[in-house]
Amino acid sequence: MEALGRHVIAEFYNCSPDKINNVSHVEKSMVKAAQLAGATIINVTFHHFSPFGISGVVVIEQSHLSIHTWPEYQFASIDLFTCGETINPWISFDHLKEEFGAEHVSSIELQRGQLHHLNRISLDAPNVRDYASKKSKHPTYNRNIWFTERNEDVALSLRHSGDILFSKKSPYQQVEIIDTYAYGKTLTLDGMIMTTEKDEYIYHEMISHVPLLSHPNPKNILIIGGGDGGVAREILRHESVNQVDMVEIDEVVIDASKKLLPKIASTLDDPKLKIHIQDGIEFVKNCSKDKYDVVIVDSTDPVGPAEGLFKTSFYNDVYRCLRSDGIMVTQSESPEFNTRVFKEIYGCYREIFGKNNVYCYLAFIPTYPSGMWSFSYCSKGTIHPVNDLDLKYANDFVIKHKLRYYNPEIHNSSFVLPNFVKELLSQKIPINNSKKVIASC
Ligand code: SPD
Repeated sequence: MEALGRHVIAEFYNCSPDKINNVSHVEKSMVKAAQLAGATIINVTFHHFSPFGISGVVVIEQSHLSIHTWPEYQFASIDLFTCGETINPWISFDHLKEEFGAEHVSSIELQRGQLHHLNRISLDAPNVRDYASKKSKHPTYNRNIWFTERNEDVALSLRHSGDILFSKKSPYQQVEIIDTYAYGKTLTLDGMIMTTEKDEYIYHEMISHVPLLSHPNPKNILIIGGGDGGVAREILRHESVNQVDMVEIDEVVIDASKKLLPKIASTLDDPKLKIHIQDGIEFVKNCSKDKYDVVIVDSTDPVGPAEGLFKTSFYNDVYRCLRSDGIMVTQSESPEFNTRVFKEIYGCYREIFGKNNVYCYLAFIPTYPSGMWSFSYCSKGTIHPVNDLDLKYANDFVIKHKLRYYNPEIHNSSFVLPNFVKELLSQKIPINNSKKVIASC
């Protein structure tokens, strides 16, 4: 060879979008491509960026293989850089073409480090490239596979095992479960984190016990969304509750959670729980009036399919379904991260429930964007979220059920808001009501 290295630059067109948006598949294919070519792997780092796209590199003793994918263009660009006589980058190329289902490819091979232009000098150092003789000391390599949820300016990344434990495209969304090192099994919908094994209790305790412990006798409860089962589990701890209707549009979320998140989904077969696989919007439209003591809206984020959930007509129907002293609680996004939606939605609640009957409370959830998450508490009658809390009863309840986040002090203090949140709530923004309405999880 007349150069130190061979550099194959490849363009893969018309790839299978699912294959090049699956970080596990891309990582495994790149690792295999390196091994087939005879390379020794040192380190592997791959990032998936929601909703589409993967960047990754396989560092080998003999340089690196790298990739960036654009599933929305069915395109992947790949660099295969090897040095030494023994590694053939074209073997990697053939394997990747096959694995990504590329219909057309273009490529070029460059010679890197032309010997004609180089002079070898003798360096007084051990032969650091001599990994071959030390191979037994490098039997494994580090895998760094990352899930990233982001908008244009902010990202949250969680390192995971690289195996996608569940992945299915339902008629509504891409449902996935990955195994993260810091937060355990994590349910994502369209690339957004819905719940994780390690911090789910914060959200589920706060969205459930704040309304149920301030209501004097909650018997009939409606959950819109909630397919993972976390809200149902918390609601069913309350002895006063006779029946819970849970309306989840996406059966795949329920199936995935039952299979892989059994602690969250633990009460999805409880006889008091009736699951309706249906659009929550339609359900409340057809629901009789004065039916529920508490309605909990455990929705996804208002982007993609769930965008239209944040719509006045839906909340008018919820209001009608509530008994005269009923309470509606919704997850109302992050005031810091989803500021526009946050401002809009509180305007909508106030129009329907009256401006003095809508309260906002906060909890701190590490895996949701910004960590600061809000819930709305909307009271149809005169129940007040703080004044009507029976402290003794709530305290006994916490002890009995060994709750991990909620306690009566947290209940009360969660309604104390930072100034910037108060400021946002005082601004009047007209809600955009033009979107389709859909509810899930
Ligand atoms: N950005 C995350 C918002 C998630 C709201 N729903 C969570 C579902 C948990 N049951």
